[in-house]
Amino acid sequence: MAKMAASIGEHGEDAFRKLFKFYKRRSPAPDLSNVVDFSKSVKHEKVSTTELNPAAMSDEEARRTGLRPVRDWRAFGLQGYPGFMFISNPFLPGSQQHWVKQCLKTYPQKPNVCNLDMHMAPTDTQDIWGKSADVLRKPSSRIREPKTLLEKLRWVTLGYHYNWDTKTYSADECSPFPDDLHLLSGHVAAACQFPGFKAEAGILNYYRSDSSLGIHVDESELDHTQPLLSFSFGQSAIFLLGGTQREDPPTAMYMHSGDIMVMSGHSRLRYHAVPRVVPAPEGDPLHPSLEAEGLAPGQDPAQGEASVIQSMEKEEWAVCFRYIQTSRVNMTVRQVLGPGQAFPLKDKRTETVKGYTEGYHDSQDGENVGLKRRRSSNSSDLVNVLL
Ligand SMILES: O=C(O)CCC(=O)C(=O)O
Ligand SMILES: [Mn+2]
Repeated sequence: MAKMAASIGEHGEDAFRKLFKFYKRRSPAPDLSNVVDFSKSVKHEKVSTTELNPAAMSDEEARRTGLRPVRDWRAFGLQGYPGFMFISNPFLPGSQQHWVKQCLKTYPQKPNVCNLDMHMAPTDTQDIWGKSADVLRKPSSRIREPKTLLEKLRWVTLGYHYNWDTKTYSADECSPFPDDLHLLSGHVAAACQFPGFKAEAGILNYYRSDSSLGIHVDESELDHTQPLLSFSFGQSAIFLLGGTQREDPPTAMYMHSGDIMVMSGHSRLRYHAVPRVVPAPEGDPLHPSLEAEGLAPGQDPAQGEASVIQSMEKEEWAVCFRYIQTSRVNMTVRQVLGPGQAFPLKDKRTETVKGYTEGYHDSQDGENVGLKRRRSSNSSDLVNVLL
């Protein structure tokens, strides 16, 4: 079957979609032996090490955002993908938890925008965490209970809010970008030789164990000379990175908790997708780097003066832990405008009414054209119906 994964792409036509379907398939489960794993000590032949800038920040500055000193980071490149960098979990033990909590508790709050806003009243979506926490904390098996709002969350946008209908950002759909994520992104970009990077927009994607993210290119930012940063937490996933054409067969790689990916230069505008979340084997449900064991609230190693890493209440981590045991969260951070650049003037006639969208989340074997979905008539759940 590994052979199949390799040969599928050779036939040319839309090699990306064929591999997407291959890795998404449930039965029989695909052979994952061709998936590049940057965390393994024996590296794939296409993997090389990459130079970072260890002077980009002091060890103290790194610690304030929960990062190890840059000289200790393990960063890799991939043959055939210039500008692509993969940093294998550079987070200090115990500090990923902060970012998970931000994604689940803080970032979904108003004025940030999420998929639930598209079909619920603002009063119903203003406390997603509060409305979900008690249910999620309950250890009982909740198989037949309705999903909590947190479990229905698919995407959140930060800063310049991406408009899924027009596929644009605009000056009037903007809220303050979170300071902590701004600082983290600036540090990572600087270590990757992009010292001027400004975090202006973020898309957070929330994956359940059966979620996938359709094939797409992130090209709506007006400045493509700046990198796109991606941070992954929770369950591992398979990421497909292709070329600038759908006919270019993609490379499959694992993204584990804490891993950071940087798409820049010739790899900035490449097709990519997430066909599969790969949950950890039962009995070992959390990636070891996410274990909070031994960390009493207020004792996180990355905390301290001027640190953005907040203390974690036991109760809060219980909710995050429960969620992340079966889920994955990814944050992508983008600079939208180059120096001196401004948004083009809006043509009122082309303004659209916002419909419900699940963002980049996959509906049709990788295709996410016409992503808008409507509600099923006999269920409060959302179903995948293409409009
Ligand atoms: O979840 C991921 O790893 C990718 C997310 C992504 O491609 C995006 O938000 O544009
Ligand atoms: Mn993307």
